[in-house]
Amino acid sequence: MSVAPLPAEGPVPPSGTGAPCRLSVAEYVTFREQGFLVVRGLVPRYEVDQLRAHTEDIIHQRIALPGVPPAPIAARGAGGHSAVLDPTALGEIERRYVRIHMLHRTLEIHERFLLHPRILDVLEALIGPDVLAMQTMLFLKPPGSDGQGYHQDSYYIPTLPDSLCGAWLAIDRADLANGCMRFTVGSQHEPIYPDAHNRRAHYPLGELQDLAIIENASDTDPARNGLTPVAHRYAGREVVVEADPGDVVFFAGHVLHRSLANDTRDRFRRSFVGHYANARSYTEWGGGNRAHILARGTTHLPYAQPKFGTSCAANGPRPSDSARGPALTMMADGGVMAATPTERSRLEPESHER
Ligand SMILES: O=C(O)CCC(=O)C(=O)O
Repeated sequence: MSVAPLPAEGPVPPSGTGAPCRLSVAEYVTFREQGFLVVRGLVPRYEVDQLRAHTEDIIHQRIALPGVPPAPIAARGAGGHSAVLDPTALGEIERRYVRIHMLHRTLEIHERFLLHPRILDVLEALIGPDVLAMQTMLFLKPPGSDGQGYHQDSYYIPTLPDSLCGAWLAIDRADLANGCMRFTVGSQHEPIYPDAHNRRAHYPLGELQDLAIIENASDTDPARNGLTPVAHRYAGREVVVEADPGDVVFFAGHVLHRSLANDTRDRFRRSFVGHYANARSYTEWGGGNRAHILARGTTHLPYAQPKFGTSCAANGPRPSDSARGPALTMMADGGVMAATPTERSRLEPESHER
């Protein structure tokens, strides 16, 4: 990975400044071969520290979260900057905050990390060049809290064609003890298995004649989780991914993954997760394409602006497709030729709205 050097501390450089981070061919191949790729130290520590301080504000209720009523006084902890709280407080926090969705629509810092230029640089190479930023999740995962059983993210966030990719940023050190991520290598080639009991998801069923309908994806009990038999086809190929603050794990929408419980008594396992797709993929999830931010490139589909004005493709100069080189037109004999500008105007859609 070619990562432009950044200062160890200091102000956050404006998005898009500095040299882009470039993946190597070997890293690209690793992503395809494994279904995931770990990019170490992608987000500088001083930025992760800002995110961690923000989670402390959430934990100690120094900021209110939309839709989350304040916890009882007893659960509010000491109010200091440590994430170490008494067990009652931890129980309350776990119940309320184990995973918080979509805060980029209400808090600037979440939008900033969703559109982090270094994360977008990598996504551009993996699923781009056009990248749609769709979802954020903040995991606090306090001591003693559960993990999440085998699941496939594309089932929950369908995109057509399916181009979903997650970017999981470690805020704390994540290891075996506090429930780091685990990926089943090889399973990225599996189809998406529909879940009979999850009515919120609406992944379109394909034409596979023997596609099993499973039950209880995400259940932490492997005996109940219907994806366990699929995972067992790749026995011995589950990779435990330990991560340090600033490491980012990129993972494909079909790869089976899970995390176990946080078995520590005093360590949170906080992480920030963004989900992205190629901006040419159609989605009805989360309000449809028009509700999600165009992070990089361009698209013929509708998209949203970032609410807090974080710099990205949606509010930057719009690249034209023709700037990317000549369009190729299929010829009758199966060959291809470059289209002339006149032919291009006939081939390209006139409107950016559907
Ligand atoms: O962070 C975790 O424990 C689970 C995250 C996850 O599975 C996901 O983002 O899809």
